[in-house]
Amino acid sequence: MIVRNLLKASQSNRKIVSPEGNWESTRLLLKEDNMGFSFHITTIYKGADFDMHYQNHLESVYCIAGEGEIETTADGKKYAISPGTVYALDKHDKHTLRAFEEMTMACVFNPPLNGKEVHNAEGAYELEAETIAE
Ligand code: 9YT
Repeated sequence: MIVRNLLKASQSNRKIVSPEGNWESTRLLLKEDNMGFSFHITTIYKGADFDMHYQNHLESVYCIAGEGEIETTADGKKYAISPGTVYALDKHDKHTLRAFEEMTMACVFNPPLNGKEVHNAEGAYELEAETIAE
């Protein structure tokens, strides 16, 4: 059994802050937990507007709080995000995420993240990355 606490984890090296200043994320479950996915609670800062393209991962995101939108790059479609919205990047969809106010999101990645990933130049996470050292 694995039991963790978001507040405690956010005060540890499980919290990653984006170098570009768009988000911060507390990575509650990682590859080393052997669940087959990773699970994160992510804050997207108000006014964030940035591109991502998870070429190596499938991601599902559930909005807990805040308002924003996601635009799929291939067709320019925009989808509103508000509490209760879930989106799944089932086709590794390239996308733009915009936060009209601060958003709190629960994110799941398959395969799981190692721990220290930040976006590369294409807005993807590499498959290999440093793990967190407890
Ligand atoms: C919504 C979103 O940014 N998902 C990506 C996960 C988060 N940035 C993280 O933990 O890296």
